[in-house]
Amino acid sequence: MSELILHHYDEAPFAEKIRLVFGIKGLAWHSVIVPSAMPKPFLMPLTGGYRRTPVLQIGADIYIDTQLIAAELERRYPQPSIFPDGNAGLGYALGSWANGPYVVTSVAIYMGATDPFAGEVQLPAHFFEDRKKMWMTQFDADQLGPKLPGYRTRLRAHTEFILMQLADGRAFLTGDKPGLADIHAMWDPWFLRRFAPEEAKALYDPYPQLAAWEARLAAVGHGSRTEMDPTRALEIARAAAPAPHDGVDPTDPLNLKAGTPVSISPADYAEVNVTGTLVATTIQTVSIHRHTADVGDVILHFPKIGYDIEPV
Ligand SMILES: N[C@@H](CCC(=O)N[C@@H](CS)C(=O)NCC(=O)O)C(=O)O
Repeated sequence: MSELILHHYDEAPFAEKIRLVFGIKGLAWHSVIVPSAMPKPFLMPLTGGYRRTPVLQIGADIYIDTQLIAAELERRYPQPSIFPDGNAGLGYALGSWANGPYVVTSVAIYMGATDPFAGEVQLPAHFFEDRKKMWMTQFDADQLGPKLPGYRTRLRAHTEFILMQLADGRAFLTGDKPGLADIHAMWDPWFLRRFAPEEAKALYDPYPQLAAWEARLAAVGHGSRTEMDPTRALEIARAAAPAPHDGVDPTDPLNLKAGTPVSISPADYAEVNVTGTLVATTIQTVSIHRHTADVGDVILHFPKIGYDIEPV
């Protein structure tokens, strides 16, 4: 079973990152829609409690976080590359900017904005409460008012990085083809235009070249998408065996042996401890085995950057 199954929802900007990777690579994939807020009863058996979006499933292998999902897709389907200028290290490193200070700034503006939900997005009634809890480690959503000018001025500074890249008239941030750098940078305008349109208008209207770049990126599309029922995804996991792996890197400074029970948790927001048995590490990744009646044996793969790994 090597079908690509993306657990996501249409309104999720992090999922849009991966949908665009599918688009660049022209891949066929299955779409399993998860709720945009907890509870997520069909996702939890696969992820052991990790609730964020998106998650990529390939058989009984579960890939967590867009950084790792993008890298895994690049490994399996190298052409067309998401690094059209050849700068893979820089493209991945940009993720620490995009998924860190840049994204936190935009989400704070959305949570503090006078017009959240003014766009056309469909969200459940408890969405805001759910997100308040989820972002608690980064800001107190009830106290954002006086801080908004600071967030807005910082977002303009982040946005100027995109304008600097486009200043010579190129089509995409690293040249004439789209890549991961564009995907990292697109998150915030994509999100704010949908979730806080008045904020987006105030910030982005002076820059038509930004809107033109967003339109070129959107035209890349999402590859070929087919809907799948969530129960089918669980069946696929149950029927599949996890892919072979190379075990624990003996030089890994983690200094943990295969078979050690470990807990892995996002280090930034939406903290949760996912527990399992350590089976493999690479320089970039850590993989744990879990077994439940719902899905049988699965291996969960996490990136090391942005996640805490502890023996339990
Ligand atoms: N670092 C993670 C962040 C993912 C993330 O925060 N996604 C948002 C949606 S765009 C989320 O999980 N929101 C809560 C949810 O979907 O339950 C990644 O790159 O995958």
